Amino acid sequence: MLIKSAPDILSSEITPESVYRNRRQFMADALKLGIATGGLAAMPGAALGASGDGLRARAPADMERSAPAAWWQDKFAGIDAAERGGNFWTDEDLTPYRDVVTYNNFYEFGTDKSDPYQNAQSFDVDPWSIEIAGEVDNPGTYDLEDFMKPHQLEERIYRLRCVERWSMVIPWIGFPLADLIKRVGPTSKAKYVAFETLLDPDQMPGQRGRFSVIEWPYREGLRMDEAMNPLSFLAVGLYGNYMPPQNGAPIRLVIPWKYGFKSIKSIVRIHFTETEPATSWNMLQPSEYGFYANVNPEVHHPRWRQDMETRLPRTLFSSGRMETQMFNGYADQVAHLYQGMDLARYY
Ligand SMILES: Nc1nc2c(c(=O)[nH]1)N[C@H]1C(S)=C(S)[C@@H](COP(=O)(O)O)O[C@H]1N2
Ligand SMILES: [Mo]
Repeated sequence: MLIKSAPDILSSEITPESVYRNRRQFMADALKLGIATGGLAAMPGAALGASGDGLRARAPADMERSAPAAWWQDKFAGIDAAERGGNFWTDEDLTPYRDVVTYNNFYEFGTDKSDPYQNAQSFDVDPWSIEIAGEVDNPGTYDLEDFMKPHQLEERIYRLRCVERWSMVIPWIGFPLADLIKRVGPTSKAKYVAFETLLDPDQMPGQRGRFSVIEWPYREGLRMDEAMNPLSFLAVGLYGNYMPPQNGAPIRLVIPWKYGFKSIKSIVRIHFTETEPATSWNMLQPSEYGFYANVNPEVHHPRWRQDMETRLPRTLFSSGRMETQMFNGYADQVAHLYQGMDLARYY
């Protein structure tokens, strides 16, 4: 297990998000002026300090540790740089990069918020393959490159609301889950999609503990219509760069209208089922964590009221406290999925 000292990014003045912001502004200006650019192509390099401004030396270790494979860089070169409005975008302040990558839940690497950052840096995700199984026309095991090949990457800015009452605003890179599902062709029997995280106690210290609360591997699932909703996203990066290990490298789910625990990290298996699949937190404590886990300010967790949240980071000047919105503010896009359902019962 690799133990790292406190992140030196905390003292950095040139943060990845300031580079990101400047770059976005540049992209916006370039688009207005009609200047052809390579999309966000140059951004990973810029974020890594390739411009020689000294940023590389100050960049967080997780962004420096390994250059992505060439095909991966090509993928990122194709990111759709168009400004997006509405559904897939929010104007709220982004959570600073350092908070996004140092304050995490990823129990495979420990239960403290700083554990994933501390313990996941040497997490080896190359090679990586994903199994597609169950009620599907094209089952099989795909290596990550083939898995991603047909998909155009795009950027989305989503709110992420944890059941523990903290929230963030994160710019993700990825592609719609619906596109993958259409490609693998579920049969008419497929009513749910289930996901599993890597099981690898050698790499994941949290899976070695005898007193671990979760029965590994971590599992999650969605009803098919939820999975097909345009908001459901498979993310392979954030802040314009590839996914840091502590955030679920190389590929994870992001379901912005549900509590964060539905957004399963480091996925190795996707299977299509006729019946509702077992999910990790629900297996652990069904009275606290339901299968649906929709963000709902009116339905409280036994230990956490859910009508308020803290938008991170807290600062000397702001408590970050704010009201939680129904479906985390995505009701227009998803409320119809739950028409007629008693959400206090199906929490
Ligand atoms: N495999 C796995 N996925 C996981 C978790 C986990 O412990 N293991 N934690 C979940 C929880 S509770 C939250 S809030 C989000 C946090 O994502 P982030 O660390 O990228 O903010 O990841 C979710 N996905
Ligand atoms: Mo969470």
